[in-house]
Amino acid sequence: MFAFRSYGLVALPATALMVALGVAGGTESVAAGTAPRAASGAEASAPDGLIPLATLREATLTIPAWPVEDAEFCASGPVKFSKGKADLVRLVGAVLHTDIDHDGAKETVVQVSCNPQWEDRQVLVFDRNASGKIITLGRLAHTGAGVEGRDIMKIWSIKPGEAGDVQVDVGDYRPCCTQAQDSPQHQWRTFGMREGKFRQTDGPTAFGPNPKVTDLAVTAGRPQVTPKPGGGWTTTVTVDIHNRGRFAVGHTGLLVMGTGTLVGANGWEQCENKPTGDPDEATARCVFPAVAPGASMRHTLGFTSAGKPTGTLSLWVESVNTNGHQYPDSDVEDNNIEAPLAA
Ligand SMILES: [Ca+2]
Ligand SMILES: [Ca+2]
Repeated sequence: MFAFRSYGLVALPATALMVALGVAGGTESVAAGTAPRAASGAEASAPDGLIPLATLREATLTIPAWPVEDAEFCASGPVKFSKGKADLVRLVGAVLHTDIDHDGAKETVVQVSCNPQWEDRQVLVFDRNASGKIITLGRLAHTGAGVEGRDIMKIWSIKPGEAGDVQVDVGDYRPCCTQAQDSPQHQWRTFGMREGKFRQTDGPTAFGPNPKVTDLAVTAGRPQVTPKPGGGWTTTVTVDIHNRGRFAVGHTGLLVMGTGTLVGANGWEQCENKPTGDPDEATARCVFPAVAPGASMRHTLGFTSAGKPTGTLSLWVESVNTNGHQYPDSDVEDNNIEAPLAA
């Protein structure tokens, strides 16, 4: 979950380009500090911005700022690339040559990524100035600044659009680490220059409901703690898992942390014990079928322990794929409960 962020002005000293990174609704405006070259009669004087990928891979490129959570990992400003990389920042895919500013000469569009764990990308336009130096003309699209499920959080690829424009395959989620990589929806949006500014020029401007996003919730009855014949204690708890979302996704994962040893009560056959090394601690992970929207399912879980249980029983629920990787949940506040174990 990322709160909406608004960036201030960022100076790109190598180009005197002021990039206004006010991002809202997946669109942005990047204002060039220098006036665009005149369209008429400029063909003879417009610098050649057709830069081979091999040249970019060994160049010093001015990279606009990354999202704030990337700042300590991802270089910005003048960045020296070697073999297409600068630590975690790298050039991605093929370059695209197009006359994006309609001055009669082509510019070079390429994706730049940074992977601290999650991946962010920027689609940048490079050109040459009158003295032949590579400059950053602007940014067409980028990930990571905004809200997952609403703003552009994923970029996969670029391709030519009409009249010098560039199409960008964008998505609404930025899966990290153990999150399901197929969570984001794909959309082709078109970006180009109009009246001297880079902006979205065609394609959808908002993401519709994402069928990989659900809203699971968990509730539980009061744990029943009873003495066990012959010694020790038995704890049983009734767990209800609800789907408050619009879609059912994959499987239902339940993570249980409690006291003692997990036993084979109703529901446990789909669970796997995760030993903690502590005889009075228990962790289990269960995988149940998906729950239909508006529906619930109930499981009764049991534990045994040598000592009388104390503390709390923690239950976490999430939608997962067959590899156990998580799908997004639109409201995670109700995905976890702590049930007191004291009798
Ligand atoms: Ca051009
Ligand atoms: Ca939820």
